[in-house]
Parts: sequence; structure tokens; C-alpha cells
Amino acid sequence: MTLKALIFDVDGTLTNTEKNGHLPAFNRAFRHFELDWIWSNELYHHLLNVSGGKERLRFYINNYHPDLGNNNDNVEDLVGKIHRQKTEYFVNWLAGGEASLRVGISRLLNEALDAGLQIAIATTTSKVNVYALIEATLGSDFLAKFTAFATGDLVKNQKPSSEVYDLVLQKMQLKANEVIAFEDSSNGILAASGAGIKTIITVNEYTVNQDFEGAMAVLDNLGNRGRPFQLIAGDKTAKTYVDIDYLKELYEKHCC
Ligand code: XBP
Ligand code: MG
Repeated sequence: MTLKALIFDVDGTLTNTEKNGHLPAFNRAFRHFELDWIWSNELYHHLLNVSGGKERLRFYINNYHPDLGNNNDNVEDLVGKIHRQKTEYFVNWLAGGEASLRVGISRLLNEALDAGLQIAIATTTSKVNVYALIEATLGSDFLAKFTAFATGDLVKNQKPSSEVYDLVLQKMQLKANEVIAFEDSSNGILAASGAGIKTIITVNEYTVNQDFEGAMAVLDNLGNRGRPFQLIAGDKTAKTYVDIDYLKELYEKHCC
């Protein structure tokens, strides 16, 4: 078997979009519908254990406003309305140019393409958000460089279910042991592992203390030349940033 593709999670992996993007967009949407709900950063950290904006809202209503939760139709209606409004705010925020890619992402995507590897996306968020994010950070021409987009709106169950990874493999016509996934969260690695895919983790402030059992490497970020990554877990390496050679080294050790 040879390594054929790299599959990237979006929120927390390509960009740190939760704190400055998704969270304020949720709070603005609450205000829009005159709800006196305010999600603090601390509460959001806890709510992030639930993947998917709609699923997160449902969890919040059921657990923090159980009075509303008595009528399922009303809850679904409210969740849908809030989430649509939140998506509009989030996409507008992206269009304003506020999001930036995490360290090493742009370099590694380009190196992968130069090396003849395919790149793809497996995310809980929606296609509209992913497209807006890639347009705002890598430019609209870059969209066509991805072989496949597997997004949360195309599957029934969100991460930690493996559905979105099963879908991306199906779309790419590849086997699990021909790809490597990049994730930032325990739900993410559970999803990738469930599909049989080996994973590299780059942590962020919300996920740094999570369990990444089975990861090939856990890093603070992908690193760049002159900006070394810190190895949090995994085999010691002389590498200081994630490049194609390092990926092939990990792949040969863990994937086949
Ligand atoms: C992270 C998520 C998403 C975002 C919000 O996705 O769980 O739900 O927080 O996006 P991933 P939506 O790490 O898999 O990219 O509101 O569009 O769901
Ligand atoms: Mg993520």
C-alpha cells in the first residue's frame, strides 16, 4: 500500500474558528431571536464535546432549558432557525477576512499536491461554511484542488461516528490504509479511527487535555521551517515540521 491522500478536519485543524467565529455567531443568533442565552467561552468549551452546531444547540436546550424541550417540533423549529442565522453570521465573518489558517496548513497542502497526493475534507460543519472558509483563506481557485468534501450536512450521525470519514473514502474511492487524517479533537480521532484511518493530531486550547489514544503523533501544530512543532505524544523524531517525508515515515510505521 502507498500513501495516496491527506484528509483534513476543518474547525480546530485548518483554522481555530471556534472561539472567534462559531461562538460569537451563536451568541449573535441568540440575540437576533431575542433569547437571553449567552454562551461563555467556558460553557462553549464544555458544549464542544457535542459535534455539530445543530446537535450542540439541541443538547443545550435539552440540558439548560428543559422547559422548552417538552415540545419536540418547537425545539426542531427553533434549532433550525437559530442555526441558519448563525451560519449567515459565520459566513459573513469569514468573508471579512478574520480567519487565518493554522501554522503549516497552507505549506503542507501545497507540498501534498506537489508530491501527487490528493487532499480532501472530512468535517462536521456544513459545505457552505467549508467553502466560505477555504475561499477566505486559500482563495476560491484552491477549492478545485480538493478531491472530495465530506461535510456534516451529508451524513446522519456526526463525529465521533465514522460516517463522514466513511463518506470521504467512498467519494475518493480509496481505502482507509491509503490515507492519513488530520484532526484536533477526541471526537475527530474516534471518527477517523472508526473508519480505520490513522491520524495526526494538532491540539488547540479546547482539546489539549483530551484523549488521543491511537494517534500516530500529537503535536501543538504542524510546524514550519524555523518554527518547530512540539511533540506532545508519539515517537521521538528529528523532524521539526510535518512534511511529506515525515508523513511517509509515520505511514510506513503505522498504516501498513
Ligand atoms: C466542528 C464542529 C462544528 C462547528 C460548528 O467541526 O463541531 O459543529 O463547531 O459548525 P469539525 P456548524 O471539527 O468536524 O470541522 O454549526 O456548521 O455545525
Ligand atoms: Mg475539529
